[in-house]
Amino acid sequence: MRRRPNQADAPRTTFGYRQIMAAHGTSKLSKFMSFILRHRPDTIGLALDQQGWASIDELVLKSNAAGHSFSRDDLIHVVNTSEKRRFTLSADGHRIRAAQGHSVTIDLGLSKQEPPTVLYHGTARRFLRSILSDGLTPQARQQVHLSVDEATAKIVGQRHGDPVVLTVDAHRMHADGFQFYVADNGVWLTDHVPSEFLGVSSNDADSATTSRHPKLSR
Ligand code: HQG
Repeated sequence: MRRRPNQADAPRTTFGYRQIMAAHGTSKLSKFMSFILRHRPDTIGLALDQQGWASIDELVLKSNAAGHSFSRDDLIHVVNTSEKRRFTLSADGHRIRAAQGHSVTIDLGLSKQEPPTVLYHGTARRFLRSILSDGLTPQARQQVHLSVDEATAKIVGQRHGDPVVLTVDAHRMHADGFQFYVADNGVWLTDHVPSEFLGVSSNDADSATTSRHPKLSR
């Protein structure tokens, strides 16, 4: 059974977004858009299509009707200034979707890709024991998220607490038939990473942990 969507994505206010954007930049509106487009479009009566797309006009209209006041220009500003390129616009400019991170069931329609030799996953140290037992699983999202570089993975891990970066032997996984996808924003996605393909980055290796899990010493 899926866990409830990550409430951290949910905005805590219903103030007009123009005031919010003036005070806090675009992050509140970006969080609201992530919440709607990844997790709970139903909260404003919006339906995503099978590949996660929503009409921009409908998103703005229904958000405004639900008390979240922002314009199409505000939305486009968020898309264009998102460092992580969280949102993708359709070629005709009429639709928008979250590039990754969904908990709602959709199919991004990405094609399989050969991954780099090593990918990285940032997590919190307190999750290590469970991860070493079950591997990386998608939790509330549709897929496991992996980064191409260690620095990005560390930032991802910091969202959860004391960060630790895991290495993923993507080359061996791919050779063994596991499938990899790359989202529109460069985040790598896969369904599950069994623990035999995981290691702890040498910068993060904790002697107590690695000694209990010899395969992580490498
Ligand atoms: C952990 C952000 C226990 C996993 C980021 C992670 C990313 C396990 C947490 C995107 C586990 C899930 C996704 C297991 C995995 N036992 N814990 N077996 N398997 N976990 O937020 O990857 O800023 O759903 O290590 O940048 O942290 O929102 O996934 O710590 O790209 O655009 O369970 O979200 O993007 O947490 O982050 P999340 P994530 P945005």
